[in-house]
Amino acid sequence: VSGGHRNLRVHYLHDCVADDQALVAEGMAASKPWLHPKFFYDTAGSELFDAITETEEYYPTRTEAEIFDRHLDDMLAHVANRQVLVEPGSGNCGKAEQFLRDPKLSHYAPIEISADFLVGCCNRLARAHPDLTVDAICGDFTRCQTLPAAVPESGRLLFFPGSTIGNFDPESAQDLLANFRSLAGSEGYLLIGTDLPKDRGVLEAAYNDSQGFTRRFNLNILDHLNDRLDCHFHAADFDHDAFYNEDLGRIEMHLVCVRDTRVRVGEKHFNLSKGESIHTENSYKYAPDSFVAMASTVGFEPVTYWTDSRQWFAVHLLRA
Ligand code: AVJ
Repeated sequence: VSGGHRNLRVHYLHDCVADDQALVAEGMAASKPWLHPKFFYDTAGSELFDAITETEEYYPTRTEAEIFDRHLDDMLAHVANRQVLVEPGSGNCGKAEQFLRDPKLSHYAPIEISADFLVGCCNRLARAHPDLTVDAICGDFTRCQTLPAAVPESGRLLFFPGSTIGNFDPESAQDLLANFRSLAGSEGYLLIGTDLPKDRGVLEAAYNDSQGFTRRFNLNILDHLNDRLDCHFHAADFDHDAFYNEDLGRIEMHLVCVRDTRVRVGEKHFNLSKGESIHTENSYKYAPDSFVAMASTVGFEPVTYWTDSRQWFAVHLLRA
């Protein structure tokens, strides 16, 4: 536990490199190979994601920001008396900052897999908010069952914006929501962003931006695995593909082999033929009713939700 500033504490959840390599091998051994989307987020991947959010085509971040802009006071009124803001998968921590203007929020605990990126962002945040205690938690929120003891237990507000929940299959999304409910504790709240179903053209453009940042983001997963998990993927053998699967209500991203290729994961080898692909991400689009139904099955009570003028995105407030 250490930090650059008096009001910053840095915690490291124990690293699961061995399990992560097994997770890569499990996906590559499948008849339809897949990689877990959490592997997008090394430092380069986090920066590429930030670049995606600035593109004209990628509407979710901007639309959600518009919802926060318009409804922040109402949101803060609904979560009055929360002292601790917990943010799984905080990225650059930019979205949380607007909530921190509520003086009752005295603690901020972001959880982020990209440790250097997180500590850099938290140093800035801690300096800008001297009265705030920042507990930067470096680790994988999908493996985080309890928070470090330093984070107060009562008055928690879990913040999960950005439609990250859409990356999880419905069953895993339910498990994650159940875990969030226990992290939130009694009388805790969850404020969570979900992307809404919409016109195919809008959706597909958002995952195929013309500047090619999404393509680079998708391919970067291979460089990250090569660097960190003793893998060898030949990135030049793959290309980006993203499309809307309307039946399943999700965007799918794949890396398609442009020629036959051989992949090494630790000691294991896998052959892929030209035209085969690795499924790297799903991004589910939930209608409000079906999202509320899913959250209710793990015991969350819906309080309310907010949306934008085009009904493209929703922010749900749930009570644990
Ligand atoms: C960060 C998971 C919300 O699914 O839209 C952006 C990730 N992938 N472009 C999404 C992403 C391709 C993004 N989430």
